[in-house]
Amino acid sequence: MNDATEAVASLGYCGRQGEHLEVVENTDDIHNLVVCTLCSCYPWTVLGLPPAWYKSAPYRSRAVSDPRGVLEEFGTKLNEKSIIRTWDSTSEMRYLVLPQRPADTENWSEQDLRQLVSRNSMIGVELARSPELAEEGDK
Ligand SMILES: [Co+2]
Repeated sequence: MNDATEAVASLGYCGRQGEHLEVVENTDDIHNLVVCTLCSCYPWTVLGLPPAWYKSAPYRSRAVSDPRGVLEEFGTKLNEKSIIRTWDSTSEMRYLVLPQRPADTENWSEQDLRQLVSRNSMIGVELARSPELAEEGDK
């Protein structure tokens, strides 16, 4: 949380577009969503190529004007009281969402927890997978 660039570099993810990375954490009250309203700034070194929808004009505008609607289209239902924060990535600063850890995973290994984290959950359009769905891949 204090230095995401350093943290991802320590795992071997470094290079262009991975610098100046900030991690934003989902909690019971706050859900974070990442967009680039201007173009397609994205943490490539960590997440690979951005999905086509990330670069689309509707996503770029609606992530700001109607984030809850965007999340619903991804099948993501949030607690009504949670606040959605939209982070606008730029070439100077890129954001990565830290998904909230699902309940009943206290004894899970890092390896097992990894299966709950999808690309989409790190953009913020989805939540971490529930433990029963751990085997599903990215769509
Ligand atoms: Co951009």
